[in-house]
Amino acid sequence: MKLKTMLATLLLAMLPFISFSQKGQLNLIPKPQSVCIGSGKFVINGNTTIKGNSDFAVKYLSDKIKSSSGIDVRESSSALENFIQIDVNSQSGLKREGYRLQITPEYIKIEANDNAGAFYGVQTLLQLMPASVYGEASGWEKWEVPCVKIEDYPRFGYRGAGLDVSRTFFPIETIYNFIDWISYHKINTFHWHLTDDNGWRVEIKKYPLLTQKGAWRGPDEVLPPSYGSGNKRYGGFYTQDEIKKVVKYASDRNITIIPEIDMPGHSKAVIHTYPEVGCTNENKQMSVNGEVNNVWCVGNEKSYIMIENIVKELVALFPSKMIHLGGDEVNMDNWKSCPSCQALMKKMGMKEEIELLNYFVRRMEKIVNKHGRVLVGWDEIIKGGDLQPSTVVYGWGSMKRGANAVRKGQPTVFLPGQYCYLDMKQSEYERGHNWAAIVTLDSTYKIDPIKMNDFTPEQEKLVLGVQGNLWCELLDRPARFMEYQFFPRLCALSEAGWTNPENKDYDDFYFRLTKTHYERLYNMGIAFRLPFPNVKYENNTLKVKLPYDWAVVRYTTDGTEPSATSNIYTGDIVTFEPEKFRFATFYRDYNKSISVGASNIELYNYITPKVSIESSYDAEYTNNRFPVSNITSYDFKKYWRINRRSQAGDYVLYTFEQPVECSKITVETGIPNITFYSVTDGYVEYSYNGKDFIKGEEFVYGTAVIEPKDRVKAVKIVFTGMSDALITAFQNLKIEK
Ligand code: TNX
Repeated sequence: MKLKTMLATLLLAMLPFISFSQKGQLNLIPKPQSVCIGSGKFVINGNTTIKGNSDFAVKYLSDKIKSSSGIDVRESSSALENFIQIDVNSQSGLKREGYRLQITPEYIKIEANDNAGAFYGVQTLLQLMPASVYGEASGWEKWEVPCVKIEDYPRFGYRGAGLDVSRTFFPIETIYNFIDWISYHKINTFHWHLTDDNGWRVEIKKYPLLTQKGAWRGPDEVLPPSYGSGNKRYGGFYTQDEIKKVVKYASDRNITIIPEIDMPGHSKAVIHTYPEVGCTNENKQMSVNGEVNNVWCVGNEKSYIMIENIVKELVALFPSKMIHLGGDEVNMDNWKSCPSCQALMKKMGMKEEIELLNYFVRRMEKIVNKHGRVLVGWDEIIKGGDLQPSTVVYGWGSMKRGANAVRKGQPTVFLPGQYCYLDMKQSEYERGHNWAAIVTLDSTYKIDPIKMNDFTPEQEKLVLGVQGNLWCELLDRPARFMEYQFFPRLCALSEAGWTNPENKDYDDFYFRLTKTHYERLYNMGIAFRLPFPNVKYENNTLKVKLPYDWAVVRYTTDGTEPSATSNIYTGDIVTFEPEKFRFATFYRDYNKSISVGASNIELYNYITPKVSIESSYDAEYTNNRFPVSNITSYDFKKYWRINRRSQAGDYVLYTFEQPVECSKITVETGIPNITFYSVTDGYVEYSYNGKDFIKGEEFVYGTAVIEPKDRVKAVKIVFTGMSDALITAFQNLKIEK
């Protein structure tokens, strides 16, 4: 043996626990504050027993082991070895939600100050077990865990995940799964965005129409179709019974559910079911999210009576200290033209409508405070006047807007879109919004409201924590896109919320994630996103940079989607037809990334013949920022926008100056890459002479394809039903030789 190796062996044998820093360490996520790795292991087998005073944690752990491995870890208080002990002890000296996990060959001990800490000690222990502890064991696993001593506690007391269930409805089973998934990541708050313009999702006994009608959209419903719901009835809601059960389930897992009723804007679902609480006006000015007539009347006392009643039922369902009543993106044009709102302004001596928002928020504070709760609102609520010092602000628009709330003295949760909006696309090629940014895993990992601002120590105390948020306008497809958008970005967020900055390192996180945590996510049953490879074409050779060294990348050579049986990339590919290759990363043939070609070559060679447009839309509906000339430019990032819902009979006709010889024309509608505001019901027609039209494909998700037999003179988009937004958008034709 070499001297060095001998010394190392000696050291290891002498010290029961040795602390050293090594890439990944135990690949735990979120990374604990302090880890000492010992030697040896604890073996879980049929003789292992469990005891302790944290009843839920004890049962939860033995259930998890039993359901995955089949090993029955029985409760027994007498064992002196091969036991697991979970104790909550207020004298432990540990921090809130913190724990000490000690594993020796004889025992596993988890100590904590509170049940939350005991639960998190269990979560860390689960991560030390074979990943199949989250699912079903194969039978090949070794049910043993390494000897360690971990002392851990969270950086922030608020670590949130938010989900919008209005634009897309998720069944209650999905909510349970989601609560499990976030609890595995030591996230302790679920912010449930229960209402918005496009659906009211919480049963309120006093106002049954809110869910009987307001939870549904479709051609014959009070709410028109939106966000891909098309010409079918779409919706759903949660009964009070379901909510009570889910609140309890979450609370056992140390998750507080904060309900949000979004008011006074984003309220079309209320205004269309109980019109008496909306402003009486004919305002046609759209809110930023493309809605009209979606604002509560703040000058009408009936509004406050109804809100009081709603809040009364809400606080009975949700024990959470914080009650979120929205306050974002209010289209104040409604108030400008509403006699009751204007009368109120006059009476109160207000000059601007923003003061009406403050007036409304102050009344909401009173309503919520009366029940011993605190009000939460989006960052717009700091404008127009002061707030109660207890009122919590959710800083979403930018880091600065959150920071301003802190500087005004409000407790603040940080979820700036640029880091935390998980509805943002993850690369330019993927579906999702992009108004805040392209939000990569790395961006979410970086969020640090303390380091990114120069707060005083007093101000720092007002930083409650961070949250990852999923808005669901674009969640109708593809299947399980919710999981794709949340994971693994929520894993990054969990570390941003839990781990002290000196212990954070993105490369190290990425290593832990790809090396071990993917396998946990897989066993949790999550359809998580995988990064795609980076492909370049140089010197007649396709070169692939793997997203991580052990990634499996498969490819096709005929332009089709790679599948689990496609070839595995093993090295440079020499070819003269690089545009025919597609590559994708695979995980266990279960999950795959989007497919890509070489990023430095044109994959498609579209032709760009001169074309003119005729349509059924009047000039009054056009928007100067998106003129019709955009769709004759062949700049595929541009689009033409119409500010009205399309109806059966609407059309757009593209006429070529000269008939065009081509093999294929792809007709896409909606916003490029966001696929929103597209044709819901309709088809394409095309003509060789400009007079006689041949009926082509129906639009599917806003796209239809033509494969002509002759030279094409004209292409026509024909609507057969109403589109599912108040805006319609058209794109350049993609014409292939
Ligand atoms: C802004 S965040 C909104 C939401 C949208 C989201 C889309 C906030 C308070 N309002 O209504 O869903 O952007 O990213």
